[in-house]
Amino acid sequence: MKKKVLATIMAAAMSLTMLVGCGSEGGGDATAPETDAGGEATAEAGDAGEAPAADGDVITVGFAQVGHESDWRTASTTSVKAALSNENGIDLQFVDCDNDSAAQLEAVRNFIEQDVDYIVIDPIVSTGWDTVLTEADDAGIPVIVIDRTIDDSDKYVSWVGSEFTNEGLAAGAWLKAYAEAKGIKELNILEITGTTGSSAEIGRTKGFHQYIDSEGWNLLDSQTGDFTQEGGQTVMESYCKSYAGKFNVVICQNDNEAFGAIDAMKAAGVSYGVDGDVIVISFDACTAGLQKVLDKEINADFQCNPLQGPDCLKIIQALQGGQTVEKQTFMEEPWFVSEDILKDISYKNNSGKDVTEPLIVVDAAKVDEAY
Ligand code: GYE
Repeated sequence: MKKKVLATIMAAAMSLTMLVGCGSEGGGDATAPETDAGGEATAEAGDAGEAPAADGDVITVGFAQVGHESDWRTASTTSVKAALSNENGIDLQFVDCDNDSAAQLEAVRNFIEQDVDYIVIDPIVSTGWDTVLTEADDAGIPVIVIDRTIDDSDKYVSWVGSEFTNEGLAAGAWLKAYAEAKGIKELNILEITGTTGSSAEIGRTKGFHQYIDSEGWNLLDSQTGDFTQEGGQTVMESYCKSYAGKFNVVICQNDNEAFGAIDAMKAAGVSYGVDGDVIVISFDACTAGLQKVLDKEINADFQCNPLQGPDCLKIIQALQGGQTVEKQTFMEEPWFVSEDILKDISYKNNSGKDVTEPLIVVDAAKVDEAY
């Protein structure tokens, strides 16, 4: 890690700078975080020496969030804001990038210009990062990545998130076992994917398509719903017209898309869910999603845990203490179902390991515990 200079003037300027390019929101107020007069140089996190703000000053963190496209995203933002709080000694600059990759790069560059102590990124797409991460590295600002991955640069100190390919594999393993248990011989599938080029979309697609290929299922169509309810509804409305009477599975890559798809099926008179003609599969397992599993409208929901704020805080605290941190931390994620007919699923996961994982039948308590 390199030396990092934290000057009073910079800190004051940072707090007063208005971020441009995408919606921004100061994590705290518009006053300068307290710093020592003279703004002494501090050692960068990871060094044996003094870390940024190790003398009790406020730690400044810039967080470039994807946007506000889903319930999952709202839970993620809430979790990060709660953990990276004033009470925990952090002045958080929060930027909602509204699903715009160019705006996200600009937000990160603004953080570098402001010389924040740490940058947290939830990358909208997985590529296009090496230049800006090199700039952050050159400025000596540690970057922490949460949720989605960055696949074309390793210039970040730590990532915490989910194994998206395993989520897709688990969905495939469940559908295979479920169809066998129900005696369904032919699967005609419509897919609504997430934001194209996001690692969540790439991984879930990769995992589920392994089953489409190996089982010879019929994939009728695959289009993006951009992880939004509106997107899911629009795609499903067109599917209901183009594939009327021809499909018996719809897989949505997040809960909000599933809500939109369900509304479209209702409007088109298509029966779905446990008692209907069309099996509905979703990812995220947010509160409203699990409620739909409980109501038997979604057959299976594969959790992706958005509560990464506490891990992010731990990483920052470890770096502050000069400790080394794990390059990767995976969230634990259960799989939820509507019916009590399968106890578990077995599959070879993305690390090539044979695993057997339980299926949890949703009850009211599970809905209450969700985010
Ligand atoms: O599944 C979706 C959100 O990146 C894992 O983004 C996240 C995804 C999540 O919009 O709801």
